[in-house]
Amino acid sequence: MNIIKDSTPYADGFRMPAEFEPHTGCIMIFPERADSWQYGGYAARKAFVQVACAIAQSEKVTVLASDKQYENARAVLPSHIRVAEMSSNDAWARDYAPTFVVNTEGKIRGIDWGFNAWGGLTDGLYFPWDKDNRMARKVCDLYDVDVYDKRDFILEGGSIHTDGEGTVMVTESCLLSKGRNPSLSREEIEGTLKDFLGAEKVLWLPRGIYLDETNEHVDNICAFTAPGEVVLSWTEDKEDAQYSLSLACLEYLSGQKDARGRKLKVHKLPLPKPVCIKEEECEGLDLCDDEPTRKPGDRLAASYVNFYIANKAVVMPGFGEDTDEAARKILQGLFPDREVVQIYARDILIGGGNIHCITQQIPGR
Ligand code: KQY
Repeated sequence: MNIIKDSTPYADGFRMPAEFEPHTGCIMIFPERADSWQYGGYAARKAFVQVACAIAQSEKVTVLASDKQYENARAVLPSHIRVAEMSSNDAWARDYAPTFVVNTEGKIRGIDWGFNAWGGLTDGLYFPWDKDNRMARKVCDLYDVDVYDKRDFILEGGSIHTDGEGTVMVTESCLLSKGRNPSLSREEIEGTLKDFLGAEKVLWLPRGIYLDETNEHVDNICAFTAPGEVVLSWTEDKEDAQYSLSLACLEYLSGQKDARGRKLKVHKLPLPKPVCIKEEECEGLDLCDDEPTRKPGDRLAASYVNFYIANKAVVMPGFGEDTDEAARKILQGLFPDREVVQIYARDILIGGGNIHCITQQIPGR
């Protein structure tokens, strides 16, 4: 593995493909952190196993596990899923596994962004984050792909989406947050995204999902479903705090074209009614930096948009709500060539994210 310090993917002819382009595999991390996952992560691990199995139907899944969890992971995951030992602080593969880029010959490289637990000492979610921050490079070594060193730029994989055709989508609330790259202007951030993702246009959604503790990652509110098409988390309830956030995104997107000059088609995906954490769930969470991780009744950032597009399936969350089936049908209509598989994901949501946040695709045929 070579570490590339003096060039960019754009200059070298590499681009980040869309998630709906072919994958050779998917990376996940086995959860165990007791202030993220209730009751030591027992139920979360079961949900992660279900997600891994659904994805592994059509691509090779590798689950990274600590020394402590390795034997358990190996025992509960089927043999066609690879388990490798790797240290981490938590289990958000989307955010700190590498972002992969490809060139026209199908060669793959990784990007090692800086990671500071979603805002560092300003408004980050835990300390330390050093093991997470070292993962991208280790994963590139494991897969024997060269890696761009971009640790001087703080970015999580969940804060970007791309159509693979020159358009990148982010949220202002996240990318311009004070805890990430406060010395960089919006134009400089946009320049870095274009240089490293091989893009020509950045779409800046104003906001994300209400109370999303990542400063509102784009992957929880909006995703590309096809070139020129996106799906947006939506509510018709004008009294709900999410309404103005989703409306601001819809108004923004309605006035935008993508890098190829296409007017965007926006599909609405209704949210579940507010999902709040229960007292017994809070009791199962250890303190985080001496503070309660969550308080009973706190609203969680539940959204059906937090799905993973595998080669032959779309793996989406369900919340045990009567809106689950309607959301599944909408997504099935948007992905007619893939089976939409819904997994009960409350135990992933309690950790602060969902299925997209715990997965990272490796592009290629
Ligand atoms: O990408 C994400 N949504 C991760 C959130 C991490 C929350 C830590 N408790």
